[in-house]
Parts: sequence; C-alpha cells; structure tokens
Amino acid sequence: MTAGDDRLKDGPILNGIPANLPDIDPDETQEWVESLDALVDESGRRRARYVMLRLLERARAMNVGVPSLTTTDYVNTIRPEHEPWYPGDEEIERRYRAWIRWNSAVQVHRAQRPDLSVGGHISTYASAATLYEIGFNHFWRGKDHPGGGDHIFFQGHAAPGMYARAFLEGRFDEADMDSFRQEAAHLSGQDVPGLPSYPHPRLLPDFWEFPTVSMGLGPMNAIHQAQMNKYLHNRGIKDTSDQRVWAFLGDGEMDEPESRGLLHTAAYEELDNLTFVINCNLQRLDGPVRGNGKIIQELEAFFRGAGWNVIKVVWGRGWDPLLAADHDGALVNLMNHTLDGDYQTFRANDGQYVREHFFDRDPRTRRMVEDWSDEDIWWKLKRGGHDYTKVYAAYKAAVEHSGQPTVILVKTIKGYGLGEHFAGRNATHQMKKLTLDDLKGLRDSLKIPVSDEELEKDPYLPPYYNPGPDDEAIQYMKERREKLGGYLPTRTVSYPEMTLPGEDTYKQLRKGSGKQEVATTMAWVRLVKDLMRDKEIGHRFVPIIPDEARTFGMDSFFPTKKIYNPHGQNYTSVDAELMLAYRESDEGVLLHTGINEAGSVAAFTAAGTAYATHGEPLIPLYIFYSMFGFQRTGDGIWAAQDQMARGFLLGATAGRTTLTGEGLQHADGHSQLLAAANPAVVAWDPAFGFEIAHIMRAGLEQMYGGDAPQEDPSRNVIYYLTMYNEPMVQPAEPDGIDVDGLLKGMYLYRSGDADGLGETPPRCQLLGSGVGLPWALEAQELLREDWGVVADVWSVTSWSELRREAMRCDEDAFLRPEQEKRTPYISTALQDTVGPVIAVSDYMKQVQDQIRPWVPEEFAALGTDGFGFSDTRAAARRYFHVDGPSMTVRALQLLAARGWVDEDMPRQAAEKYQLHDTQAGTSGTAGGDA
Ligand SMILES: Cc1ncc(C[n+]2csc(CCOP(=O)(O)OP(=O)(O)O)c2C)c(N)n1
Ligand SMILES: [Mg+2]
Repeated sequence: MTAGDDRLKDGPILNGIPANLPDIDPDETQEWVESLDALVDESGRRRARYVMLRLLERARAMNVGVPSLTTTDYVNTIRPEHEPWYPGDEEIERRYRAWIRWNSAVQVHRAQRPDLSVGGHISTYASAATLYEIGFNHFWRGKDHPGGGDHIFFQGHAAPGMYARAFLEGRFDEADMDSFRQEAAHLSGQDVPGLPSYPHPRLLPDFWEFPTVSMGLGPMNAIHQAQMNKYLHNRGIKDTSDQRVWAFLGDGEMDEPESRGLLHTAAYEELDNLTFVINCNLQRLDGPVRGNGKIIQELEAFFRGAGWNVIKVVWGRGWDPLLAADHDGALVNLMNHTLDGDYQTFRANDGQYVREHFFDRDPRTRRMVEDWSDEDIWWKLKRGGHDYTKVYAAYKAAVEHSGQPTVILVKTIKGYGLGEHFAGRNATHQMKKLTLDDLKGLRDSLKIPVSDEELEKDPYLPPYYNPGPDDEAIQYMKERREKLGGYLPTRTVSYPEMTLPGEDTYKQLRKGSGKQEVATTMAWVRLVKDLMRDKEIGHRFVPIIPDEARTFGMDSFFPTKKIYNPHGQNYTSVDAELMLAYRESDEGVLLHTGINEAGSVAAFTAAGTAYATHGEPLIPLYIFYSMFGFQRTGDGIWAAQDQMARGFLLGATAGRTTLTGEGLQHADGHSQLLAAANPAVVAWDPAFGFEIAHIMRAGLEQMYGGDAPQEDPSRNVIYYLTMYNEPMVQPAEPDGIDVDGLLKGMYLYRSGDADGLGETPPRCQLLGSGVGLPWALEAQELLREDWGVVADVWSVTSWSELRREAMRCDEDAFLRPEQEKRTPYISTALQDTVGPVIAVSDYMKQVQDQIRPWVPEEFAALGTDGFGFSDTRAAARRYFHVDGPSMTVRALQLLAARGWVDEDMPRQAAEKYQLHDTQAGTSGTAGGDA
C-alpha cells in the first residue's frame, strides 16, 4: 500500500470531506478513535451511534465544517412529545372526511356506469384524504383572506376528492358530480359544468387554478409560483408575505426529471413560502415506486442534499408506544431494513401476515406485540398519512420553518379503506369501480347511512351522501373555510384597469433603422426598452432569460432594470467596471433563470397568470433560442395555456439557415409549426421592426386592452414571435401600410413594377415571411431585371393565423350552411391578383403549406426541410433552395407551365444562377452572433 492509500484509509473520509487534510496531532486522534472503540465494546453499537449523532449535531451547532446527514432513521421527524395540540374537533372532522371519501369514490364508480364508462382514479384520493383535509380545515387561506390566500397545487388525479368536498359545501349538486369526465356538453355551451377529469383551469375557470396533470410540471410550476410571490413582494408590487404555495405530488411522479430538476432554485432563493407534500403510498400505477428500496429515504436524502427542510411522517400514533419501548433499537432496525415492496405486501394482507413477516423477524419485536391480537396489529398500526395529528404536526412545523422550502414526505396506503381489491394493490389503476361487497365494506367503515337495499338496487349507482347545509358537521366544515378566507380551490380574475402605451412608444420601430444594419431581435429589444419606460404599465413587463441575455442584446437592461436576486449582489461583479456590468438586486426586474428553459417556462407561467392568481397583471417576455422553446418545453407551454397564461414568447436566433455556425441542434426550421399546434398560441414570423411594433401592440391590446371582460377567453393567448439574428437595414414602415392585413397574417408589401415591360407582362405573386421576405424581394428584382416578369411581394406575418381564419370560414360553411358564406381572408387577398403563388420562409415547407387549400392560384412552397447545419447563410439558403435565385427559377417554372414565359426560360435561369452550386448563393449577410 502506498503512503497515499494509507492516508485515504485513515483519513476523515466522510461524504465529501476532503481526504487529504493533514493529521497535525496523530496521538490525539488515536485517543478519540480508541474512545469510540471502547464505547462500542462497552455500550454497544446503538449507543455509539447515538453518541456519534450527538457529536455531529454539536459540531454543526458550533459551525465545525462537517457534512450533515442526508438520511435519518425510518421514523417520524417530529417526536410525539413535540407534537402540538390539535385545534380542531376531531370527531366532527372525521365524520365529514368519511363523507368526502365516500362521495369521491362513488363519483368515480358512477362514471363507470354502463353506456358511459369514462372511469377515473379512485385510489389516489383515498390515500390522500387526510393530507387534504388537514390543509382545508386548518391551514389553507382562501381568496378572501386579507393576505390574499394560498396557492394550492392539488395532485391532478386526486380531483374527485376536491369535487366531493365542494359537493358537501354546496358548490356542486348531484348532477354536477355525475357530469365528471363528460365535458362536451359544457364546451358546446350547455348549462352543465362537465367536471374535468383533472385540474384544468381552462375547462373549469372558476374552480381550478393550477393544472398539475402532466407529471413533473406541477413541482416546477409550484417552485416558480413561490418565487413569483416573493418577486412581487420584493419589487413592491404586492404584499405577498402571508401567501404560501403548497404542492401535492405523488411519489411516482418524483421519478420525472422535472420533479427534482428545480429543487436547487427553491433552495437557493430560500423559498420558505413553499411546501411540497409528497404522498408516499409507495406505488405508481403499475407497481411499487421502489420495491427494492425506500422511496421516503431516497427522497429525504435528495431533498436534504438540495438544501430543503425535510419532515417525514412515516408512522401513525399507534406505533408511538412501541417506539418508546424500543430501547435497543430492534424495531427501528426492522423499520430501516424492510423494503418498500414488502411494506406494500403487508398492507395487502392482514394482521397475522404482518406479525409473521415483520415483528417475528426479531425476538425483541415479536415480544412487543405478543399480547396484541392480529386485529390490533392491523388496525392500530397505521401509516402516518392516515393519522391527522401527525399530519397536522408536520404542516405546522412546515409553515413555521423559515429560510428554506419544506418537503413533507408522508407514508400512506393507495386505495386506503376501499377494500381488499384496492388497498395497496398494484392494479388499482385498472380498477375503477367497486364490487358490491367493496361498497358495503366502504359504507360500513365510513359509517355512511345507506342501506344494503339501496346499494343492491343498482350497484352501478350507489347514492352520494350529503346531509345538507343544516347538518352540524357541514356547518362546522363551512365555518372552517369561512374563517380561513373562503372555499378552495377557487380561481378569480379581477385586476386594475390598464392604460396601454400609445402611438409614441412604437414610433421608433416604425421609422426603421436608417442606414444601420440591425437584426429583428435588436429592433424588438429596442421596443421593449420603450415599453418598460411606460409610466402606466412599464413596471409590469417581466423579461425572462435563460442565460444568453448578452446574445440577444439584453445586457443593455442590466444597469437600469437589474437581475432579480432575493439576496441582492453580495460580491463584486468581475465586469463591475463596465457599463453593462452584471447587476443583481432584490428589486431587480429581469428573471434570469440560468441555463434552464423548463424553469423559464414555469416562471413565464407564474408571471403570465399573475393577473388571476394575484390580481396584478405581469407581462412576461420570455426570450430564448427558438429551437429550445416549443420543442424542448412544449408541454410546459401547453400547461401554461391550460392555466390561461398571457404573455409573449420570443423565439430568437430563429430560422434554419440564419443562425450561422451552431448547426443541427440549433438550427430551427419548425418551431412555427410546433407553436401553431397550440390552440392558444398566436404565432408570428415578422420580417421587419415595424411589423414587430404592430404585433406587440396588438398582443397587448388583445390581452389587456379593449372592452372585452377581464376574464374573456379571447384574452388568454400567448404571442409567439420568431426573431432573427441577421443584421439588415430595417426599412421604415411603408406609407399607407395595410395594418389590418398585417395583423390578419399577410399584406402587400411591394407591388411589382410593370413599367417598361410591355402591355401585359407575365406576373406572379411572391409570399415571404421573416428573414425570407428579403429573398422574395431579391427574386422580385431578378424576375424583372433578368426575365421581364412582374412579381408582387407579400409579407406574411403569420401563416398559422391565415390558416386558422380560413378554417373558421370552412367550419361555418360546414355547420351553418344557412348563413352567408364567408370567404377566407387569404383567398380574398389573392383573389384579384395575377399569376401563380410562390411562398417561402426559413422554415420547412409545411409552414407555408398551411395556407395552400385556400390559395386560388397554383401554389409552390419553398422551405428548409431537413436537418440544419453550419455554413454561411448564403450557402445554406442555396442548399435548401430558398434564396432569391431559387425563388426566381421556381416562379419561372410555374409561368412556363402555363405558357406565360418561354418554356426554356427556367433552365436558362437555373444555369445562369448556378442553382445546384451551394457556393454560388448570395442571399444574406455573413456571420451574426449566437
Ligand atoms: C408526464 C405524465 N406521464 C404519465 C402520466 C399518467 N399517470 C397518471 S397518474 C400516474 C401514476 C402516478 O403515481 P404517483 O405519482 O405515485 O401518484 P399516486 O396516484 O400514487 O398518488 C401516471 C403514470 C401523467 N399524468 N403524466
Ligand atoms: Mg404513488
């Protein structure tokens, strides 16, 4: 063994402590080691372990740099003697908790009635009822609370439990309950709520606030909701000091990378207004979450390592006396060493099985329960999540903890109380309805006053139970909510009137850039600067940037707007001398999320819904590499739209040929298509700064201007603008521009010049969007100068909006044939034009093809289908055949086919422009930042 190995062997090698610390007093060290050896010999390992833990605790208290433990024993974090007095009426609460549990199970069961069979999750709420009820009765403040109320992210598929509670509160009737998972009638305007299967604010906008359905998004959104609450407070926009965020999550859900991926953000920002409650029923849908391990222990280590406060609620009070009598640690040892897979099997069996396979494994634990009956073992030894005093203690400790976010890890049983077919079984997902025996058993255990005959009458339709508003328990339940500030969940929309910026703000962009070459991204940044200066609403704009602010020219915001950091800036920035130095401040405006698109979307969602969650509109402007937007985080944007977020997404460095040098995984030629797939996203591909000005203005108007009611669904949109990094002179807005057309998706930018080309020269229509518009203008020039053809150039600002409008016209014609037929705008606009239509953009052809069915003339799309790559812009555009000469040749082919030009002309043109030579391309400027 080398000297180095020796040092490693003997050194202090506890987790992460450097192993190469010199031992400056080996004799002293030896004495300490020998003392420990003696302690183990004389008092046993358990005692030695205890002393070591005490020493660690002491060392931490004295700021000796030793690592903290990441896991503790498999027992409750809060000791029984530290549990607080329970403030509620336990008996009454138990009574109506049973009714809620009954009604939620019955709701899902009834949804399985013949001819309907829409199903639902039955077991999840059953495992979590106590977790929710403690919150509803004692912690969560409603919207009428003077502090503004808490934000609760309910676990998506526990929704039936929330409906069942609202039913007892009188917010829903039986018909409403039976409309679970049948939303079509409601969507088509009939007067039934059509309760959605999961929390969808978009489908039940007065009820649900946070869509937690796609697993992993809830945790991220909750973290950024908590951040947003502090942000509003720190910026002096709203006092949110009395508002907490609670997120209810599944243990299976914690396997999603997104679920754990932002824990550092919550810890770094010390979000002590945030509580995660993870329902550890040890199961997901198909099987155990960690059959061979222990999910609670794993999550404890993970969260603690990430800097969270961790509270474990593993055992119910029945275990307390056993643990108190566990002098030599035999019981804790068994608890520590039993695998989750086995714990699950225990609950699917009976008391005798638990005795044999758990307690009998050690003579000392066997003795602990030898006087107990099997029934006692079964009924008294509950898991912590089914013991309201334990849950209450944990919640109280969580809300009293400061300086860190808290996670509560609660052990429960999936399908708790639902009978032998459900509790702790792997197959709970497939099982949506209860057998008659299950129903009777559930009725008995929950003490529901429903007779056997009533259940037998129609086993598909067991009755709901609601004793009505005069019942003592219902009154207690409603009083609790009244004291805490009203019913939850509830979503409201009410915010101060907004005066939007006028003409002047947009003037600069409409003037163009003179001789200066600037990219559309820079033009947009310029506009944002002016928007943020607006006296009325300037403070409501929230730029969100994942790292590359400098790439997009937004470092110019650093000195005045500063980057939000709740801790301020406690260091001297390396670039402090520079004008555009990195500046952090607790009053900063910019949300800088790090290299973190998923978190940026979560921040965007929290900001973009503040008009509802806080009654304070914020207008998020989230700018990112367009490739990493809809493609990478499309699910988050979909959820943002479920939550009805309003704001602007800016896909910068857009286009498959425009971002030079970065290559295949950066070169975006399809985000316009992905964006168009989201029904509430309005996707734009502007060519010039003045178009951006009109689009941004229209977006603000749609979201916050005009006369529509504040909650009008038409306001709940996200504008997506693709922007480029290709410097070019931004032209001034043409006189008499057709703004109406621009905002519908297309307008005539420059008509062709027929002067000197004879009486009726051949003519065609060139359509281009974004960075492709200059290629169309180049083709216009070439067609005229080289081939005597007149081309009109149209700037398409939104292919997808043209399509949507046309589809609406078709839909009307289909379903309302009695009404006067409307012609789509795209057809009307091209109706009186002459010649075939050639459409181009820096996106794949499918983007342009969106309008094809409604183009009255022959139509050809040129686009950038295929993987992107690195080269000069000109070479890339020639490779994809989207450049000016390519358009020219394509136009000539269509004209030759109809005999309007000589049939050899396209060949001549291809030869002249060396169409197949990528080195012959000239469309576009060189370089550009990325
Ligand atoms: C991203 C995503 N993948 C899959 C699903 C489907 N799904 C719904 S519930 C569920 C199991 C959840 O298990 P767990 O998180 O442990 O919750 P429990 O029901 O056990 O409380 C799954 C996979 C989903 N909703 N979202
Ligand atoms: Mg689970």
